[in-house]
Amino acid sequence: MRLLSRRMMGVIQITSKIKLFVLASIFVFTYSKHEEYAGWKSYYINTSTVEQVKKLNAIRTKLGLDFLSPAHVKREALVLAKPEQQEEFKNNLDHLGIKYRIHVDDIKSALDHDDEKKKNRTKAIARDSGDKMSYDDYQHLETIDAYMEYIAKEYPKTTTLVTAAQTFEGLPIRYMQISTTNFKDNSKPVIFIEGGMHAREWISPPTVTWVIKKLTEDVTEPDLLNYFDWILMPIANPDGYNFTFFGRRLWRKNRSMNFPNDNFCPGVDGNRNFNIAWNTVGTEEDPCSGIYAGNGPFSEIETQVVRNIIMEHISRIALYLSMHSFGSLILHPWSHNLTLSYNYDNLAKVGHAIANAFFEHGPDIFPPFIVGSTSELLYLCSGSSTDYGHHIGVPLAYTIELPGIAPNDDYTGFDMDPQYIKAVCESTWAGIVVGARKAKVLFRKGT
Ligand code: 0X9
Ligand code: ZN
Repeated sequence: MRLLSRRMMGVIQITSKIKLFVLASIFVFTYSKHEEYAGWKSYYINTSTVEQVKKLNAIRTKLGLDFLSPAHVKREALVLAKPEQQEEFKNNLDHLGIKYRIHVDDIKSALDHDDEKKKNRTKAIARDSGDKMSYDDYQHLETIDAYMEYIAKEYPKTTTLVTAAQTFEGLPIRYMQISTTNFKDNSKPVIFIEGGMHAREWISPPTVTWVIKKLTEDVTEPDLLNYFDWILMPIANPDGYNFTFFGRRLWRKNRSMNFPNDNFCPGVDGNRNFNIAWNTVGTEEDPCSGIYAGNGPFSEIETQVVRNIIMEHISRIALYLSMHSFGSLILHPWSHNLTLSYNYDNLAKVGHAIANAFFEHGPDIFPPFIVGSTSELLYLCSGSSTDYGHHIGVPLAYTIELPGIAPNDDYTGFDMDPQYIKAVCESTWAGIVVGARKAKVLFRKGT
């Protein structure tokens, strides 16, 4: 009895905490109007040689710049610069003979403009019954939560909604398990797909909720539903994700604080916090940086949850996808150094097959996907989730940088026009289908 009431108290406390948080968030959203981005600019950077990519990455570290999309010889990088960084940044680029051009001249105005457009669209809010998920607009945290609850209720035989932990701000970290054998058949391979680790990458979570739909409401590949057990986590970083809707649009990290070490700068980059060559390359020691690796490996609840899922099913995870944006890239291990993975050939083969399916099923205006390991793409970073997964034994692990930018600049970045959300989800599912079928063959062979 006492236990029950204590639990109830806990629930009530958490609920009021969430309410308070949502109210505070709405207040910030209504009154902030992106003031913090006044004078910020973003630049396309044209790195056409390996040397230039390396030099640009060095400037990134030197000036502490925020890369919206990574540098690559075959694709322009997109870099965000605060007013105080702009002169030095341009001087450095000029000095090195690297070409650049303005992408957005005033980030604040661009975000304000986006908000105006948003007002004219129907919001993607789940109906009270939660029986429909809209892909006409980006999905709020509460919409995704309501959808997963609805699916768990409607499809109890195959789905389970798991609340794994609570975040720093008290939000639940949740994922769905989908299985025709209730996760009890240990001979079945597992596919794990996680999204939303980087808060501002809004196209990521809908691609994961779409997979949930394709395995419950709209099953067109029953073989995949039957053959695999699925773990689907649309939002690995709920605090950060919510903050990008109601606080700062371009926030990347989670929202944890480690007072007093953090200099009042909250947030750790989840994709630098895994225990794989932790904090050795492509990270920052400064808590105020967007790529701050945290206090230590797995210091964050979000990365602990992902780690625990991988560990729990390590013997049977055949495929792990970490959904990010943007750049139309399929990145496979290793990211933390330039050596080749023990499973390089399969990683490359399956990566290319996924990329082809993405491309075939996507609209023509999406650029083709580029596939490669870090050594090919020159984008080193330690502590990433897919490197960690691969390191402890997941044979096929990929970071997918979803589309977000087209060569003709019509739609760009994290605020890709919502009319393309559905197309990204559909083409991503097509890629996942191909990846899963390849993973099935390899898993059977034990490679
Ligand atoms: O930097 C990251 O964490 C990922 N890119 S993002 O633009 N979404 O932030 C890529 C991580 C995987 N990476 C490498 N191959 N280095
Ligand atoms: Zn990302």
